[in-house]
Amino acid sequence: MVALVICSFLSPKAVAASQTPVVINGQLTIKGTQLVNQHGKAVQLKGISSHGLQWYGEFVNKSSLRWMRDDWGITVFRAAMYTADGGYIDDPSVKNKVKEAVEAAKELGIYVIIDWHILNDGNPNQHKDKAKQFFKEMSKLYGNTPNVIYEIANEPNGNVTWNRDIRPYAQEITSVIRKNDPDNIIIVGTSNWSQDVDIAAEHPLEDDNVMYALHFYAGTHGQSLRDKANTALRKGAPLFVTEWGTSDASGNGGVFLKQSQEWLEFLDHKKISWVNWNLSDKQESSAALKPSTSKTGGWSQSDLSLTGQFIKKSIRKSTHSNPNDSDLKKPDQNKQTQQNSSLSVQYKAGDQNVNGNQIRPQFNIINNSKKTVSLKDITVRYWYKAKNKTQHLDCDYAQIGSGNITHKFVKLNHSLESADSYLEISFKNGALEPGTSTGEIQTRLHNEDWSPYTQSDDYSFSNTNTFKETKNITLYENGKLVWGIEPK
Ligand code: IDC
Repeated sequence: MVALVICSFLSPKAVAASQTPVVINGQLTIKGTQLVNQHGKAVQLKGISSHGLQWYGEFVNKSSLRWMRDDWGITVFRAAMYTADGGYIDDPSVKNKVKEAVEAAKELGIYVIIDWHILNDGNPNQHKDKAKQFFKEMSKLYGNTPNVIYEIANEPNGNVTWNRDIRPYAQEITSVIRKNDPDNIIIVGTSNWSQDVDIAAEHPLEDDNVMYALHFYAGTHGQSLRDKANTALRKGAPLFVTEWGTSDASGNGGVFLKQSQEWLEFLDHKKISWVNWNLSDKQESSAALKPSTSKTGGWSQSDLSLTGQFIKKSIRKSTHSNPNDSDLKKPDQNKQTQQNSSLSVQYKAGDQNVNGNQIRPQFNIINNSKKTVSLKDITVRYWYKAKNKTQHLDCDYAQIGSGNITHKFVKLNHSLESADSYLEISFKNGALEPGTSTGEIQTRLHNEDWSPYTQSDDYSFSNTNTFKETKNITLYENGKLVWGIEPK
């Protein structure tokens, strides 16, 4: 009994089998330039890559992946199988690690990228026949598994061009994969270490479910590479950042967290999926773990390098699938475990002015369940301090129609440190089909006398300018709390 208690204390709460990223999102496809889930809804996967499996394969196992799913909120893992440098070409048995990663991902319900990691062997055609054999085998094994994503050439480099070398290679490999796997996503590396996405975009592949790899290292690459990404997107090329580092391009200068943050905001804005380099305890700044840490998860904050701490925080902030996640000011773990999170609330602050005379919460309510939810049955509460002043609300915009929104202000019987009132939003009619959301609901509150608020420690406020799930805004179905945590 004692052991049990200790265990549950140390382990993050497991993602329920019915709520894994793959159960929620299922088969991925491309719509325009966007990766979408089985319901056609945009998805942005976030996770981490192994280091070279021939060197740091021991960190890749079900237990470490489970830990990162539950504690970090990863939705995708990349198994980086180097071809050269002691990798697959020298030692084909390293493929067993890839299989182990895929099997673990299947059991855990996360996505997994099978990465043919060319690097010093910069021309993908150098080992084309081996690549064909390998992807034939992988697609035969996993063609029916929605978890799998194929990355067929990590970083073409040297004297290779898209049209002459990479595209023909990708056509051949894609046709091998498609014989066994009609629909899983295939990601193709681009020239110049997967930076020339704009060039690939000019002459894309014909397959509907192909994406192009964009790689960056925050200490080396900045706005000019983002410009290339924008050009590629404008030309219609779907992008996936299958590798990026907080360091410079060597894997070991920095860390550059400010520049990393700038990149992540760009990727969030464009809803581009990303995978960070790397999961290892190597003494290099891009490694997420400090030297000599456990190989099977269970990592405390002090086991994580600056990179690891940053990556964990960045993933947790936005993961939809992990009920543990959110930037809670006053978490109450007990209540959290009671909830079924098939409905959830995303929030963003309409402006970043914490001391202004208006509060501008914006909401998006998501139905991740399998049933249609009637909006009449739903209410949302935004908890804050009104300080006994009469409150007014305007709904500036709602995708479902601002005329559909009603509201009331409720003063709490006992004021709390972070809230003395809540704004309650409800709806006149309409329904949320499975896998859909209300879209933006933009509201604006002000005091009757237009005096300023002090929002910084309001329970539901957070200074976030992109939509993120938050448990500090509560949601009720027929009066029953189904999402979030009330303040205490
Ligand atoms: C780096 C590793 C480093 C290793 C080196 C050579 O971090 O420990 O010694 O490879 O194998 C990439 C590659 C990725 C590199 C990384 C950092 O895809 O394999 O890892 N990087 O240099 N492209 C740009 C940077």
